[in-house]
Amino acid sequence: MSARLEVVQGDITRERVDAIVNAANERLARGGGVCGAIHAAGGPEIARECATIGHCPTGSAVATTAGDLPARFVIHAVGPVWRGGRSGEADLLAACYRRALEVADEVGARSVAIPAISTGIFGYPLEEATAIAVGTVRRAETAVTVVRFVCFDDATAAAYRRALDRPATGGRGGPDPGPASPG
Ligand code: AR6
Repeated sequence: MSARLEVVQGDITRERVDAIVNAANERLARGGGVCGAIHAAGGPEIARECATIGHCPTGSAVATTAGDLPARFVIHAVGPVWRGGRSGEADLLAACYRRALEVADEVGARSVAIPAISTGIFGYPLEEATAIAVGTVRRAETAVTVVRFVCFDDATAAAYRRALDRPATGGRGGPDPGPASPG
């Protein structure tokens, strides 16, 4: 089954969903951006669990408590740093969305809120990133019923709406699922 997709503008830390996704880094360290906001609002329990887990490779995701947040879980998903587009960024970003939904399934989350991973401090171009996010989530086989793309600013919300307006198959929408081809 595939999830219903929504776009909203606002602060992801306020979302009343089963799980919110964090745009994390490989060390699972408290950073800036949405990650800083999640740690600030959720309290120290999140950082404690992150420290116990210790590491998450780019393109993957891990779950922790959501601490004081209304959500039950934070899924820390590590998107790629943008290095110009020829370093496997598209495959890694798609993998990170796929893995975030797999982790949601593992913890039994049915509603999930996701920020625009990699498009802030990590510098991923917005139009490409939102196309990959929507294309990957649309194709995911998951028990999650609602995926809400939570956008901090107008430009991000507009990019998601354009991505959602494009047809579900063919054309843009990110790389095909499955193993990445070498080179
Ligand atoms: N709610 C929703 N979206 C937000 C919020 C919020 N409260 N705050 C920011 N955004 P970024 P990245 C948007 O930089 O590019 C951290 O230091 C923001 O406007 O948070 O994946 C991590 O620890 C942008 O659209 O994440 C990593 O080291 C989007 O969230 C690194 O930054 C993602 O921007 C990850 O960088």
